[in-house]
Amino acid sequence: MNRTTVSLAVLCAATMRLAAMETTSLDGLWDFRFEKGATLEDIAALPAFEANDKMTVPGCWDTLSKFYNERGTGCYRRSFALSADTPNAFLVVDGMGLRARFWVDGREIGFCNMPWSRFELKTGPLSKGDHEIVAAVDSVVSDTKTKLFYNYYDFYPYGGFYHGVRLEAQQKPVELRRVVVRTRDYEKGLVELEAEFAGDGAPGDFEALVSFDGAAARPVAFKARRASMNVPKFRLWSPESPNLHVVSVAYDGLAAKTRFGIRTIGTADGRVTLNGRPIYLKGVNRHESHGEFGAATPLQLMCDDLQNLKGIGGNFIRGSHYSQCDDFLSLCDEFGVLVWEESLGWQNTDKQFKDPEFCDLQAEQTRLMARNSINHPCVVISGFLNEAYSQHESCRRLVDRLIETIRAEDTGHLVTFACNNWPKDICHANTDIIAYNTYPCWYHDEPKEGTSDEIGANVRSCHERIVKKFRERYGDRRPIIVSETGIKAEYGAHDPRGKSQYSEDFQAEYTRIMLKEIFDMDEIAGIAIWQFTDSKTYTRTVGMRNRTFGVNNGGLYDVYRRPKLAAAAVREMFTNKAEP
Ligand code: ADA
Repeated sequence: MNRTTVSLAVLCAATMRLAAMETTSLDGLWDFRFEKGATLEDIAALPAFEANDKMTVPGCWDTLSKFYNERGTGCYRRSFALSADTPNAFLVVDGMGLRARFWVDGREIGFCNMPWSRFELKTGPLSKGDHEIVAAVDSVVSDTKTKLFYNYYDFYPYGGFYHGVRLEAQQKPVELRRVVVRTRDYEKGLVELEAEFAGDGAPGDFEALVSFDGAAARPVAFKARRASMNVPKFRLWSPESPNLHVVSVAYDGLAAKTRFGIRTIGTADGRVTLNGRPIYLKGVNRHESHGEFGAATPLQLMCDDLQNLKGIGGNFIRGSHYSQCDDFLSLCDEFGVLVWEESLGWQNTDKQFKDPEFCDLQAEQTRLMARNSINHPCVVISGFLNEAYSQHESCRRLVDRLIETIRAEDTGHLVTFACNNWPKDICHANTDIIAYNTYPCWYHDEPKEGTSDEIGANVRSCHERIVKKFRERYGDRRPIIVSETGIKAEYGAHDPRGKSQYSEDFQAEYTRIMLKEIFDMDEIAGIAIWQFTDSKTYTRTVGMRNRTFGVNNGGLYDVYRRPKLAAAAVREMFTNKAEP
């Protein structure tokens, strides 16, 4: 991508609030105490705990030497100052693990048990001056307390704050807080603005001053808090030309500014379409997981990942298997990377689908994800429940509920979930795309040995069997994409003669073979390789399973983003893939 700099100032202000809300970043150093093995319920001293350490926000304590891999509860405290009285402030947390309680000035303001989600809590009235915030973050995995995360999941649940924490204080009882921008006609640059207010009693009909891209503002009538407008000199957003616009809406002395992109994602004739034209999704699965930073990936490393993705000819990332942070989505907007975002789930079971609390948490985290991502043009697919046991009626009820939850937010996203249960799947009836995970010649019963041609034939027959099954089952022409496939290799393990399993050489050879066979299948409309980079998973403090050094080494790169031979193989195949 021919971009010399990424405007970080613009990134950090992706949805910037002018004047109206006093925004205070709470990132930085907090007083800290780690209670090893303790859950939230075990610590009676909260919020008056005695700190004996320091910890950064963002930051995962279990990536630091002192608390490496430790599970327990991290107790955090810091002060902050407000420049004026406020009727209410929002504490906005962009991802944490796994459950957390929060207090302001000793008064509890709320609790969250949705790890990786971006959520907010209301503080109620606060006076001008200094205040104290306490947070207790519990990373103990529990079948009864962490119902969105179980210790059999094949990824590591970091403890701490994964991304930013900030306070947004209202200056008035009712405030214009956010403007949601929906593309209504990409050929005409027609968008619909929806004004969202903080506080009760906001007007439905009002006149506001609207300005696009810094041009002169003009009065616009909002009806039921919505107004449709043509963006002057509009330019569409796409991977090749990730054009972005900014809209500023001023009302009653308050203003909200939103960066957005004009694009429409759809399906036609078994293909995914972007702005009316078929596009082949060439991508990877990406965990928010780095060898040094865990889930608290700094912006520059997110930038590194996207430059690497563009460098191998990719245009698509599946954010496996949880909500993505705002900074990462802003970067994807800037770089022109299409994103499949999904809420947290992994091989969930009939028993879990029959648990109302599990289902309610699934619906709430999915709703939050859809609402948080709506102004990011990069997000084109919203998903959930990775590899759910989708033969169960209980699963179908939850899948249909989550589909409706996303569609109710009118995001314009395509909706799907990654299925590895195609022989018995009953849950893909109402999705927009049929997506499946499969690992021929690795996990399944095809022979793993053989010549390149024999492996290619086995890979091909596996995908043809699955596609045939879905077409027979659902009998329609929705796009079908491979949401996970690939094999594993240990970084630095070279075996150019034998090309044995787990060698970089075999992974590179297999990757070429699998991409060739998949690209040759006209029925398949896209692919997300498993996976972009190696990612931390099982440990002695979560649960030991078959992962060398506790790492899922299916990456094209290792946990430090050092490329394996397969990265070059993907670059060769992706860059030579003809567009549909
Ligand atoms: C599954 C799962 C991934 C990962 C992968 C693997 O498809 O969805 O999260 O566990 O298998 O590496 O085995």
